[in-house]
Amino acid sequence: MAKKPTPKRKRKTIKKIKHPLVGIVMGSQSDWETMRHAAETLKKLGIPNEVAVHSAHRTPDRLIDWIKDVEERGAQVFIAGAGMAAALPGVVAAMTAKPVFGCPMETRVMGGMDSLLSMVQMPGGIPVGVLAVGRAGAVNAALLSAAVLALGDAKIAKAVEKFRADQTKAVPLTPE
Ligand code: AIR
Repeated sequence: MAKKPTPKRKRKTIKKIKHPLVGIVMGSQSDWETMRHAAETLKKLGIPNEVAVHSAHRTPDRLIDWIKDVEERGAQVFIAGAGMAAALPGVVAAMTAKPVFGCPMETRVMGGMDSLLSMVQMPGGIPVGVLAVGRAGAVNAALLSAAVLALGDAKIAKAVEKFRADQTKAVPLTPE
C-alpha cells in the first residue's frame, strides 16, 4: 500500500473564517479524508464554513474554546465527525444550542458501528442528528446544514434547489 505523504508543515493556528455559517470539527487528522466531503459540499453551495481538528478526549479545552469562538463569529450549525468512542458531537451539542450533526467515521475494527452508536445514543435533552457512516454521511451533514440555513436565507435555498436539480439531471436513464 502506498504511504501517505506527510504534510510539509503543521499549521500552528487555525485558519479562521470571518463569518462562518457552519463549523466543521473532526476528532483527528485521520478523519479529514471523509470530512473533506462535508467542506467540499458546503463550498459547492457557497456556504462559508470553518474546519478544525479538535478531539473530545485528546484536546477537550481547545475544543470548547473553538466552539465558543466559532459560534461568536456567526456559526449557526455544527458538523462533528469522529470515530471509535465518538464523543465529539455530543460534547459540541452540550456546549451550544445550535443544531449539531454527527458524522460517524468508518473504523477498522467495527466498521463504524462503534462511532455510530457512540453518536446516536445521546441521552434525552441534548440532541445530535446523526448521519450515515462514512462519506455519504459527511455529504449529507453538509446538505442538511444547508437545508437548515435555507429556512432563513433565500440564496442558500436557491443553491440547495439547484444542487438537487443538477443531481437529478446527472442520473442516467440507462447504465453507461
Ligand atoms: N477520536 C479522537 N479523539 C477521540 C476520538 N474518539 C477518534 C478520531 C478518529 C479515531 O479516534 O475521530 O476517528 C482515531 O484517531 P487517530 O488520531 O488515532 O487516527
